[in-house]
Amino acid sequence: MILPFKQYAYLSGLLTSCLLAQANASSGNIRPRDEAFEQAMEACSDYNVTLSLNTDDYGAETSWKIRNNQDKTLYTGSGYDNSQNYQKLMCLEAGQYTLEFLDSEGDGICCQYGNGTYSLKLNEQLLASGGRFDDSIEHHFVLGEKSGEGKGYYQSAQGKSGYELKTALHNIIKNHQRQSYSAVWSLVKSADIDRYYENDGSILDIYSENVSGPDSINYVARVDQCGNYRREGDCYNREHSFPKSWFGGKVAPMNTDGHHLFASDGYVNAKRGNWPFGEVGVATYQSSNGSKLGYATSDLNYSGTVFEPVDQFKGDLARVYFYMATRYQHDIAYWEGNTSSSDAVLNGTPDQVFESWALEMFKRWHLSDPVDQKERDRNEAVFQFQNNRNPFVDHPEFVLQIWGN
Ligand SMILES: [Ca+2]
Ligand SMILES: [Ca+2]
Ligand SMILES: [Ca+2]
Ligand SMILES: [Ca+2]
Repeated sequence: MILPFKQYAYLSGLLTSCLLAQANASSGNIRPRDEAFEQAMEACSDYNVTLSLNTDDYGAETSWKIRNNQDKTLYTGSGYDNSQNYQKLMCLEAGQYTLEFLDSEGDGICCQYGNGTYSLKLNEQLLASGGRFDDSIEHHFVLGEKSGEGKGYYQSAQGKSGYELKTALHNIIKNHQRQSYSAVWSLVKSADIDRYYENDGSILDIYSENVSGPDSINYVARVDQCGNYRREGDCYNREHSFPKSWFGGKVAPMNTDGHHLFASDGYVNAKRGNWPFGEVGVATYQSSNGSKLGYATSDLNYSGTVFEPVDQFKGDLARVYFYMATRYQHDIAYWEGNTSSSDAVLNGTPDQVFESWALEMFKRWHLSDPVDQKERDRNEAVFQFQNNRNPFVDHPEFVLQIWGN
């Protein structure tokens, strides 16, 4: 349905009220918007999303599709000429989508036989881009309002503070839809994708993502799932950032609660084991992105081995722990005695939940690494997955309202 330069068509009455193919000159200049394009833009009352594609020397090998989160294909394209530029305007309603690019020869569209590229934009906002892949690559994107917020999700917590607020939040988030452990693979395959650093559709692994430069390790979603590993970079698995041994092993629903499960390098995950998160004095092990294992720094008011994530993910993990303290407030008091590490972090109460050193550290991490788009997107993805939210991502102010200054 995408047409090359000088052939464009205004199509209506198909999937949506606005569906338009428009091409741009092979120089790369997008042709001026004409009347039909403007009409299509206006006819779309939802989100106008534009796909731009520059094909490589084998355009016929390339195809793509956009699916919604029910796996229904809404738009698709194929049958391209070589080394041409195409543009397609699409009209999408608010929701979660996947853009998939495929190459029948398995060599992507860049950079062996021509320099093919693609990008997907909402106005000027880049939703996805790429060109280098093998058989296929997926990009996930969200359009529109965050579905959980703004619809009274936190209404029953209004006006409360302290542990009363915590209990109100507990009642809001306590009945989440329990998922299978295998479903967690699907969650991380869509929720833990790098749309923020390289923005290349690879797995965003908190233990190997170099937040200030290129990654030495790049995992392809699903393809590089563990599996066995012997060293960092072999495969990724599902890290319980709140160790499962702390709540007694494979116990539902904690074991599959997507808010604390992240894609992570299998080897580094094993190094982390069930050690408390903390701040390391002298590292005995360091992962490729600078995550450290070692004895706690003396400033921490804790003595023992700890695992320290990089600064960029400290707030994310702190807010996961505040979530766990709230979602499981009636159970978590009993987990203190399960392992020496859980004893080190938990204080055996349903309200404060954490030992003071850990609480102080998590509050510090929470403040120094504030909520960003990555975390908001992940909260939304987990909400879609299991139908409850992390209140501390939506309302960072709740942390100090509950646990004080
Ligand atoms: Ca990356
Ligand atoms: Ca990087
Ligand atoms: Ca962060
Ligand atoms: Ca304790």
